[in-house]
Amino acid sequence: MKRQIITKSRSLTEETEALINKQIILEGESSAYYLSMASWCDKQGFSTSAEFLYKHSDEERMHMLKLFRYVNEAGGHALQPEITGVKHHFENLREVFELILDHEIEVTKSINNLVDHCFSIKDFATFNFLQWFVSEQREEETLARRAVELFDMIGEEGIGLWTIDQEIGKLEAFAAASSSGQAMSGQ
Ligand code: OFO
Repeated sequence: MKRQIITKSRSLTEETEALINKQIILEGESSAYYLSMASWCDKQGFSTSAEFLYKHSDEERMHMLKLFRYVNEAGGHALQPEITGVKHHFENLREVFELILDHEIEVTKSINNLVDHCFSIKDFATFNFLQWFVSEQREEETLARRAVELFDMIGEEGIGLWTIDQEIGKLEAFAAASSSGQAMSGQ
């Protein structure tokens, strides 16, 4: 006998549900991209960058799950994304971090569109929920930008690449300090 599903009314619109499911795809892609980059770094001997990226891959999955649970709790249906076309080989370490910066900028744009949509339809619960992602993107973009800047500041000659790999490991602390500085200054 077919089980009857009780459909409850909900305030999450179908359009918002679809937009969040699109964001779930992006976060899942971020996790997959960073895992692939971590593996490449590991194989090239950039062990600090590899650790940084393994951790970031986990964080992106956590972002995906946060959205996933929200959709279901709000009465929608979160969809496991299909992720294909992940790049496995990179020209060099600089390319890895340049791709991360570009990707994070795309994710920020997508979050902003989602926030804008929620505000325009007065879905303030989802608007409020998304503020965490707004702050997170600001932090992640800064982190990726700082990583790319290391290549120009240190240079890749001699022990430059080794030094850059070491410095990548310190970026997390820098991001944490700058975000607590923003909190203290109320920005
Ligand atoms: Fe999910 O924060 Fe980056 O992509």
